[in-house]
Amino acid sequence: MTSIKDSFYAELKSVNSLNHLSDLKVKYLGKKGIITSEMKSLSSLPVDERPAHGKKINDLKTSIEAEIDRIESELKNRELKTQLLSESIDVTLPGKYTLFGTEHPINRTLSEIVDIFVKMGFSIEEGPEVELDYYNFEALNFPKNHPARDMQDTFFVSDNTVLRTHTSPVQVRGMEKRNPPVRFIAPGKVYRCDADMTHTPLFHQVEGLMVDRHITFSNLKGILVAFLHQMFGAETPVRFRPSFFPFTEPSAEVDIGCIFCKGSGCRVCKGSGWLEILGAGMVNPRVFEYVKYDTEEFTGFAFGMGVERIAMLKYSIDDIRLFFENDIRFLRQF
Ligand code: 2NM
Repeated sequence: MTSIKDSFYAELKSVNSLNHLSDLKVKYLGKKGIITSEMKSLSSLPVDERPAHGKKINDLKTSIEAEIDRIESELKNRELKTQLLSESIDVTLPGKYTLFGTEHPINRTLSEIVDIFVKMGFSIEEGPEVELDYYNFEALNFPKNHPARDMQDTFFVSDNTVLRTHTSPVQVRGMEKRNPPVRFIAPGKVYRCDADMTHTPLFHQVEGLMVDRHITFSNLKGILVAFLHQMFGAETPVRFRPSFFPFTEPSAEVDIGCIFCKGSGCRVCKGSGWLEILGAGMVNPRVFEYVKYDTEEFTGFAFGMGVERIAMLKYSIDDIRLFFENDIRFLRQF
């Protein structure tokens, strides 16, 4: 009897899992277990020895059962602790937060420009980016040999189809669709075969057009000065210089006083004190002839600007390519 007890305790010491413990329980207390067979062997003892021996076996059985229960709850406890530890969370860790996108600086600048003209009564006109030579050049009075019609400057899709090099073809299509008076702007993507610090093959333009009876260069100046004062501040100086475009006559280049040096001359304005911002002019009657507007009755002005250039000046960015690299560290600053 003592030897059963000793070997049980010896074996119990090496138990380190619930599975192992259950094996031990079967070995001692199971149907064919050591204690059970001891009980059965009672009948082979002389009758007078049976009660005393039976009591010993019973006592041993009770203490083995108690010991197994104790170890079982100890093991279960340990298992629970390990599980809780592995599932615990550090509530003091910073949360996982969502990164919010921001509007692209080009779209932001584009919307700002568009909003100013919409407030002045201009509607918005859109057109195809893959455009016929007719709308991109011909109807805008570009002569057949004009350098802009060269493969060097223009992406050709086929002989008579190009990626539009400006949004002016939208103005032509807009005029074909309706009779004067008209007043609309054409914002959108344009394409030119060019790439450096200040040029990308894709960029954005906003062009505008106003046609009515008695439209003069004064109307053009009024609208553009009002626009530039809203865009760059009411105190910004504006000047018009004579220029040339095939689709306008007379034509002008429009400058604002340098917003960086306030006109005293700096690196950005190349010492001149002025920044070129817009091209504009009175619509050439030849363009009106293409869209069958009566050139005796109607006159109009048109203008165009590069959105990237304006965004570069507004946000002091010296390399246009930054707008197209999709570097989140750049884009999140706006
Ligand atoms: C510019 C400068 C001057 C312009 C002209 C026309 C149209 F279709 F009416 F003839 N649209 N846009 C124009 C005039 C564009 O961009 C620098």
